[in-house]
Amino acid sequence: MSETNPATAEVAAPHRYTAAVAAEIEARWQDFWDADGTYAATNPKGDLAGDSKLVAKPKKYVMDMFPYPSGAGLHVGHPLGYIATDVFARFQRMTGHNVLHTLGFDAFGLPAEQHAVQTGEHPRVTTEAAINNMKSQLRRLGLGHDKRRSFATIDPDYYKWTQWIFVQIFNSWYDDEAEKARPISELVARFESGERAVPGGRSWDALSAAERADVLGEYRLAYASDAPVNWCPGLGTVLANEEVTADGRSERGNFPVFKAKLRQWNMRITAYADRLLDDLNELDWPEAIKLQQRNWIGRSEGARVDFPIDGEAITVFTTRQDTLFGATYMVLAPEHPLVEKFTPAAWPEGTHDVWTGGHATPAEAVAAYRAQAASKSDVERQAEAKDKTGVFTGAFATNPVNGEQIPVFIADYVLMGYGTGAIMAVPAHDTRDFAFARAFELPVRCVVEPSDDRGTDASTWDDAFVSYDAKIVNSHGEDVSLDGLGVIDAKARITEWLARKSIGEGTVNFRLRDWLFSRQRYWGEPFPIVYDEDGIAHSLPESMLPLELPEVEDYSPRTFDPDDADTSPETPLSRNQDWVDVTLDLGDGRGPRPYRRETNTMPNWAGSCWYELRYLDPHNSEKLVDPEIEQYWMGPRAGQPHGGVDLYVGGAEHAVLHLLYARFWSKVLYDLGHISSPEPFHKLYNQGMIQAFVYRDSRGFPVPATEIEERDGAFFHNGEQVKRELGKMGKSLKNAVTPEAICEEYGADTLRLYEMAMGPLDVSRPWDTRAVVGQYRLLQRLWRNVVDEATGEVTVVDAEPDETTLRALHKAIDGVRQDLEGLRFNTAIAKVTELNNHLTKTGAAVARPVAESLVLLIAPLAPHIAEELWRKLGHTDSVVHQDFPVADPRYVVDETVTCVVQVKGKVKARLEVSPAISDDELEKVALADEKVVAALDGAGIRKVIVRAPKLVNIVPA
Ligand code: ANZ
Repeated sequence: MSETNPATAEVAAPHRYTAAVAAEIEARWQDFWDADGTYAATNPKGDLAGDSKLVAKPKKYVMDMFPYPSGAGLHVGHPLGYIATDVFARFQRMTGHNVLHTLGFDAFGLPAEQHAVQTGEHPRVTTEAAINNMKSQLRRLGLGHDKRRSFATIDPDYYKWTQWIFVQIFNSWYDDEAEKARPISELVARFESGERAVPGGRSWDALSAAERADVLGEYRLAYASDAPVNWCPGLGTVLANEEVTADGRSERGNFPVFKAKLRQWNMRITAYADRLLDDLNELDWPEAIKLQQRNWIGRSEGARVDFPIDGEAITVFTTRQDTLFGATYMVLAPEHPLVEKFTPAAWPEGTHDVWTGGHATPAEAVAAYRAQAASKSDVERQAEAKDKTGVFTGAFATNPVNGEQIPVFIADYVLMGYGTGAIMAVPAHDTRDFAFARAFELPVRCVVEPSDDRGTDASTWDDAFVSYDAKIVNSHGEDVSLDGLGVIDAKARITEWLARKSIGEGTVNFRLRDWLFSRQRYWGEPFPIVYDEDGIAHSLPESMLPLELPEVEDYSPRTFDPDDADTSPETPLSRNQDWVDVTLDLGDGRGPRPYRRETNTMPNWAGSCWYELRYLDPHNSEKLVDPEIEQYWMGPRAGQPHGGVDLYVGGAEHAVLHLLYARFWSKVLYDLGHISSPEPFHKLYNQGMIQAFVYRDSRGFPVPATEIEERDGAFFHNGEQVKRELGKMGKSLKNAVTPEAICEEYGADTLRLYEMAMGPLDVSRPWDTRAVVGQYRLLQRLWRNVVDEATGEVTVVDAEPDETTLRALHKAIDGVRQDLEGLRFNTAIAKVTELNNHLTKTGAAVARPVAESLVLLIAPLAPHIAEELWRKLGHTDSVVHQDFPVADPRYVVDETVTCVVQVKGKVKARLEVSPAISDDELEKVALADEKVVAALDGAGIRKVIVRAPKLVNIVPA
């Protein structure tokens, strides 16, 4: 059917599906859905309980990673995932599920705070305006959210529970024996009764309140400690490593940055390292994300080994204890606390010049090197390619396996924060140690037999030989020998020997660090913590939550003389005396007392650590979540042993932090008995990105994408040729396309279809506004198959569809069902299009059952037009809760398929056969075919290869 000029077409076809019609239909149905509560998910009890028939259905919990409400609003790239989950959720509703799908806002964060610093406008004001703007943008897309369940993390009745969870974490410890968190009161009881020894050996009764608090601080899952941070007095704030330049200054403002120790809150996520690893196995997540989490947690099995020195010992962590005989020197991190202790006053007799770095004494050398190392980030220090630097400490330690005296160096490639901050260096078999040994002229000794032809004289090698699959050599001492063993056996033997001698033990080390949980900011959740006159931290009782943010005059942190390292941060909250200094009765029997509030705020991650639970029971003011409701939506079940959300969709950039923190909080809440699901998200899916073309002028500046003219494959802006590249979409690249613009031109259903049709959901794809019209035409043809464009009358007929149409219909139903279940929305749309085109091509009025099925098939993808056509077809109830069509298997298989018969590789015949034909049957039919008989011309048959139902290949004798 040819496309006519839209202007004249509207006169000839006043009832054509146009952008104006789409706008009217869409607004009307959106109002209807809101008024009707069409997307309300029913809880088994509580204020959102409703239709018990719904709760009897299987549940489906479909969730998006919620957005930060940016002032810039959404461009068409943002809703890709939201549309996808909406299509999936709608499909699930139509296949018998009670579906929970809603969307909230992750609304604390830096952009609003920075805006407040600059303008003095309260971040809540700008954030709420941004939320309202986003809500109306999202509403225009027809997303089927249960709006009763939406909230923002800045709502006090939400962050009350964020604070409450913090209190639970603060008041618990990790019991290694039971492998779970328990209330801290149980630990106190054990200390009191003597069932568990108090560290330090004193009795619990004998300790002061402050001493008890210190002991418990070593156990609490949320604890304050002095953590090394990048302190920038000139900005008045602590900076992340990424914000500090290579020469130790702030990226912003170029002020000096000092390493300072600051009292900071931490979360003991490391206690959960093993469980966070193990439980990944049962989750339905992309393997790439699981791998990133595994690497982040970084479990290494190895050993701790003591190297005696001056009657004490330096303990190293190694994963290659099998190479102990090849250790020819040691390295401590420059910050290692033992460095001063063993550094002698003068260089030992005959110390090599390259070892001293030209310094007169070891102390001088150490001090100079430390200063140099302090200005580098861990990432820079670990860079593989970089030249190895370091300096000798003047001390020697003893290799415990052979009694050799080996020199002790400090070097920045060893990090204080990993293992024990000290290593034994085995230059023959470790790349970094090899480079260091060559630079400092240290001996290199082969103890793992090379599998190549380099030989065992390591002094001639060009690089280290690194292998786990080889034999140990040159490794025998007085009472232990590893010679001839493989790596695994050698590790086991030496570990056993070390343990027997009490100089080492097998150990597991994790790369994962505890989570630094304080920020010196205004726009975050206040900590529910106060300090008494002894400086002891107390959590607030539940009755005092939420602890709301105070109003402040100034949102910026105080700044200081940029060079004054002896300052410390003064947070926006700390300047508010009335709020900070309070007299409270915490209900602990001590009566009203003066306290000082914690003035840091929680990091941005906190609010997203448990929001999946709040959606379940969003108005509960008594409990985090009602257990029965939590169990219904999240509880473990067949195939989901750890429970969790059935589908969680978001960007792959959240592979680690958000997902790891949320998993950690779930596990603590699970251990403490507040929820039944130890994992928050059973199935995770990462959508791709919508990219966009960026056009740059001759100076490299982006020019507005909407003003580009294309001529013969070249691109022009104001007559000047510009370059086109593929990049992100956004205001700064002048290529943002808003959903409103597309909705206005074509309608939301077209936008939804276009985004879903662009390609597989997990693949990134370039936006092309000119291609959107393709989906618009699909909807116009769909409309025309049901409605007369001239009269607006429904044209479908009450007749039986013909056989070909039935086949086309049921094949589409079968395919679309599978595609929607598998999140293959692009191929689902292709199948709907094919069916629709089939109906268009026949030219006849469409039979009612076919038209109705077609409308139901497209309903999850294009819900507004589906509602409208469903209504026009005479139904009075919404299409949203109709049953999705089920294919009749009789019409799904093709009646016949074409089988190609080859003789000597050449096609000789084509047979129409049943798709279910067996190999034997097909061979018989093929050999009986007269063209085949003619081709064989009486020759015997050597071989017949049959691939039923499509191919028979005959090889004559
Ligand atoms: C001796 C050795 C011999 C090592 C050998 C490796 C190969 P992963 O697997 O990442 O845990 N190491 C230990 N602590 C370190 C620190 N604080 N800074 C830098 N490097 C450190 O790595 C463990 C290995 O990294 C350890 O095993 C240690 O070097 C080094 F042929 O010990 B190995």
